[in-house]
Formats: sequence, C-alpha cells, structure tokens
Amino acid sequence: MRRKLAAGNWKMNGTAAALDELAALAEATREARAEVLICPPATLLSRAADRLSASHVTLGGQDCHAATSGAHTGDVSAEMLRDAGASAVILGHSERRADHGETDAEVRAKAEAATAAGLTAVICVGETLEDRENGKTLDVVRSQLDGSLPDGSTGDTVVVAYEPVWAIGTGKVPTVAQIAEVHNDLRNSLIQRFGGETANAIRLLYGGSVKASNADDIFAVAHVDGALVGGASLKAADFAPITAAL
Ligand code: G2H
Repeated sequence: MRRKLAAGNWKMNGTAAALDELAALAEATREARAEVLICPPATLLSRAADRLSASHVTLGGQDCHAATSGAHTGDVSAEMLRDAGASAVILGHSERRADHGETDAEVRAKAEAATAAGLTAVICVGETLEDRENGKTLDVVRSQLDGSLPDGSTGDTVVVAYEPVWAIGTGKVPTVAQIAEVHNDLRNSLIQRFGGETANAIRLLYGGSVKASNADDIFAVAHVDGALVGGASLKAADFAPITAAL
C-alpha cells in the first residue's frame, strides 16, 4: 500500500562535478521498486533536474522558508524549490534544528508552505542521546511529531523520517527493537491524530548511518517504509544496494 522510499540527503556536499555521480546513481537504481528521491544542495537542483529529466529519480530540497517570497536574505521558498525541479523538501532535520534553532512550530509552518507549493515535506524527528538515556525517547519524538506536522497532513503531503540524533553520521545504529518501538509509536500517534486511513498512507523512514550492510535488517522492521540516507547517498555504489534492499 505504501510505496517504499529511498531518499538521499546530500547535505552541504556537491558542486557541478557531482552531477556525474548523480547520473550514475540514476543508472544504478533504474530497476528499483522503491521511489528514489535525492536532495542535493539547492545550488544543484536545476542542473540536476536537467540532467535527470528522463529519469525515475525525483529531486528535493533540504529546507525552505515558510514565506512565499520577501526580505529573507539567503533563504529559499518552497515555490522556488518547485520551480528548480524539486517535488519534495526535507524539513526539521536535526542539523537544522541544532544549527539554526528551528522549532517544531517553524517546521510546521515550513511544511504548510511546502504543501501549498505542491512539495512533499519529509519531516524529521528524533531524540538526542541524552533524551534516550533519560528514558524520554517516545515523549520527545511524539512531541516533535505533533508540533511539526500540519493539520490535514496526508500520505501525499508528508513523509516522516525518524532520525535518532546520536545515530547521524556516527556509524552507531539503534537496534531493530529500538527502531521498531519508535516506528510503531509514530504510527499509533498518526492514527490517533489523523485516523487510520490517512495515517496508514503516511510513509515512515528511518535515518541515521544507514548503509548496505545494515539495510536488510532495518527494512525488515514493521512500519519502516524506507530510509533517509546521508553519507551513503553520495556515491551510486553505496546507495544502489540500499535502494535494492527495499
Ligand atoms: C541522517 C542521515 C541523513 P547519515 O542525517 O539524513 O545521515 O546517513 O550520514 O547518518
């Protein structure tokens, strides 16, 4: 029912030379059953869209402003991302929450802007190591989910990515039991808020040090509908096997 999604988050990596790798990634994932979404830096979006115009790979931004236009130096609107070739945007990534102090309310406003522009919002939630050690994981993740998702969210307008902050870029991966606990809780929270039919159409991704060697185990967990992949999405040879595992 929910189509699997392999999403790549290139973060602040890549100049024009990376477009060859992107083309290689598209070729290497040509047979994928899953949807393949790559989120390069905004500076590469238009050129990536031109390069992949006949490809199955869809493109996304990594953030957008909540406003449609105006005096916001350095920011990019959802409409601009759409205009540059994006069909999705990552919002509320923990690196943005940490580096830019983004709050749940801001993430929600950005998600509303994304929906208005016709972009799917990939909304990230996840606990810190301190939260986990204090037994607060589910409270933190529930609160972020509740605060960050707009009312009226659907399976077309949002994807939720569970990314434990302590697992991002560290090589540390939660156990399958820990992933299962959070994903099950996320699904139940979505059901409570949006009702079963809508909630069951919203895809839940796992993110944090996903690589070919752990993809099979992670994707076997109930309510894991794909992955948000950082480091291992930068090279076709690393990303293709993850995509093939979905
Ligand atoms: C988590 C993830 C991508 P990585 O940030 O969103 O990155 O796979 O490098 O841990």
